[in-house]
Amino acid sequence: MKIEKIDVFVSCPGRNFVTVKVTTSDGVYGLGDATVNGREQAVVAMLQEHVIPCLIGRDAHNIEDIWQYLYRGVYWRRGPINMAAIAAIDMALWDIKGKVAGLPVYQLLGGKSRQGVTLYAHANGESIEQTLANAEQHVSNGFKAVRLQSAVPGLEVTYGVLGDKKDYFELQGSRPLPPEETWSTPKYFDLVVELFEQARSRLGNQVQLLHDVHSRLTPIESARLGKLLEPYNLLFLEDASIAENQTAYKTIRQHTTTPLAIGETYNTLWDCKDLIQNQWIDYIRVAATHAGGITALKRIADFASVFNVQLAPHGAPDLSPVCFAAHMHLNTWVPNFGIQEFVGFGNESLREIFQHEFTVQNGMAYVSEAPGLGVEFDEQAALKYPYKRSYLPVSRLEDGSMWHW
Ligand code: GCO
Ligand code: MG
Repeated sequence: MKIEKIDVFVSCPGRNFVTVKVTTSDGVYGLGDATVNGREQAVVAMLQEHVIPCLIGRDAHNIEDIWQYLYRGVYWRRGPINMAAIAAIDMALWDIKGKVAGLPVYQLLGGKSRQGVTLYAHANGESIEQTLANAEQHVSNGFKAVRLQSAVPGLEVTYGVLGDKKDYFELQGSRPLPPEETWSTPKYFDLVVELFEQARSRLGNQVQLLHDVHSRLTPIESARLGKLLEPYNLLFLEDASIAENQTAYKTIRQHTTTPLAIGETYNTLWDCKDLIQNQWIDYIRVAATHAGGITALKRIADFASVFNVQLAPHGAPDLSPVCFAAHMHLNTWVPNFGIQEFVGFGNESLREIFQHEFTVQNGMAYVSEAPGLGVEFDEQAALKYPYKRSYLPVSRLEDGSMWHW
């Protein structure tokens, strides 16, 4: 069964998605997600010019060899653009193998380890009151875990608090450029501790609470935050600090028992090897799209299981339903599953382009039994929503210094 054709589509049903379709000589096709938010066309060029020509005529069944060919076989390893291209091909090949076998991908990975996948929802708000009201709504809809983000008083925009009102396109106006935001660690500290104190007294102790720092603290500041949040018993504190230097997490770990999660920007196991094997983190948040596909996530998850680190895949709205499907199959199989981030199934135009039968009930998601990944892609619908250039915001301190967004 040879790879006959590979198409790449970029559509924008509210935000940009890069979708790869691999078609075989038997007429079976598979889908992959190659979206890198704000750098979409770089992955398209990587695929069109450098990856696709090498794959035509290869046996579509040799998923591992094709992965190794694209990773090990290329002198320039790793990196988000390269790994997203590899990831999309890898997902599409798993999709094909499942369709040929007549089995959903989780069956090829080893079958079900659980009936459903526990999700965490996002509760955001312009005030603590609004965040907690949104959290209560999620809890009454059956969610057992909620991520809390609230606007920081004194800052114009806060990460995670765009709500339904605006998206990044609206922030960028007619001539897209990265929106600039301001960050203040002292202002944030006051807000976040108050947020969790109020959250526990209002929501009680049964609901799992999470929070995303989005890498804005230094390691010692993260350590302090972790300590201050200990009384409120978080499921995890996400991206407490940048870990380009993985040893940074040793500092945080030594000071706090608040569980730590990181990984959504990681591209390979090498980016989190020290974090995992030293048990400096509790959850690894890699995404199939950004860390090399199902083949790579399976390997990271197996490595992590040796060190009691659980898989908690990234689930932001800039990952397409194809990536969500890949995570659903991995999460249904993986023995060391933690939790899945979930922001809903998107707007109407997204659901017009991508169709699937994954269901959500009482804060749990259930895998589709369709062969392969279980997602259909409507090429005609995708054409109605063409690519729009856009950027993620950048962040500066109040004195103007560049900071981590
Ligand atoms: C999350 C993430 C996202 C990212 C986004 C960037 O935890 O869901 O931090 O909100 O900011 O995916 O492209
Ligand atoms: Mg995050």
